[in-house]
Amino acid sequence: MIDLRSDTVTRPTENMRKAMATAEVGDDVFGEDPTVRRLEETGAAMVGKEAALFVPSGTMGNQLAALTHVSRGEEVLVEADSHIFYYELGGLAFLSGAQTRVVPGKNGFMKPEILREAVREKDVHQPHTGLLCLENTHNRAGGTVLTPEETDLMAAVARENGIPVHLDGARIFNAACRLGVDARELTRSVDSVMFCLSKGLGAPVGSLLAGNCRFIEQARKIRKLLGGGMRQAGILAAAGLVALKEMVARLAEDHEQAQFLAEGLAEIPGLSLNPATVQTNIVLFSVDDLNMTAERFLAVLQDNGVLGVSFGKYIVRFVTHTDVSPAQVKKALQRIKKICAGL
Ligand code: TLP
Repeated sequence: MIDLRSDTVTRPTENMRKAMATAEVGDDVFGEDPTVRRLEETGAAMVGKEAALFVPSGTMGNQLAALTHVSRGEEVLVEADSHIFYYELGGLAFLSGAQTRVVPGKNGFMKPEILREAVREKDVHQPHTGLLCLENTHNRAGGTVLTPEETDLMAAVARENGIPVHLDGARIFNAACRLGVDARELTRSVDSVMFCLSKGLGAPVGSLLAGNCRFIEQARKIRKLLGGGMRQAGILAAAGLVALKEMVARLAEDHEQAQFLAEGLAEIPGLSLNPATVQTNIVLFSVDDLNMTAERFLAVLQDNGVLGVSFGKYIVRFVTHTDVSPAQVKKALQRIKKICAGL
């Protein structure tokens, strides 16, 4: 099987397994796990924040951020195609008791004038705008990046209105790699950022939520409330440290593979995409011209040993990652070409 469903399918490296086996641990709820502390300090520094909190998943990190920033009945501004809005089971409503206001964007960028319009007035009838959420890279837009300047522009609108900003940076190091900037430039104007260790960086489990000390202290309590107080979590944090040390620099290889894959797919009659729009490790393409749905196309692919996911009725998503070799990407292209020719 050539598994292009997601970079979440990556398995821990040999070095991660070794680090896990020998990790120094303690009870993290008592703040006594040295490996978790080291991971939190290292992660916080890499995104230029005072502190960080180790959480089991990106979803928990985002939801915890909202729970910490927002009060019940407030409104949260989210981009229309964002993961927080689309794929987190209505968590903003369920957990924070917040109402979402969906703002249209392009590749994750929401124009400042549109954002400004979306901020509520101080009026007795209206909810208070309690949070602005951004996403970089943007998953549903196909792994597109927000530049430091674009991030600053959106954050400035929030700041003008005293609203905190949370960045869903599940793949922030992919964005930094693509732009050739330090991740800190992409997080300098946001109050909190969540990033994942378990996607392209290959750790088995975990994400970090980073922000200032006060924010993280509050988030730590709420994490406990959600059942996220993990005990000898250093076993997992050890793999996360290896991910941050050894796996960030190689993300460029995933991006190269995605570009190669996109160029190959674009040449196959029946598939449509523009390879120039591929910026990181995510490739989206349409199977509309084959007169079949993405689900049906994916079922045929699966029978031929290639896995992807559906991102809409006719849209397929492939993600390149460290557990798919260049030879496998080539093989996947050959198989897809053959399948399409036979349809
Ligand atoms: N994304 C997953 C699926 O949920 C779609 C994937 O395969 O891409 N923010 C962003 C931008 C994400 O892409 C994801 C995961 C998350 C948050 C949530 O992370 P986890 O899966 O760790 O809860």
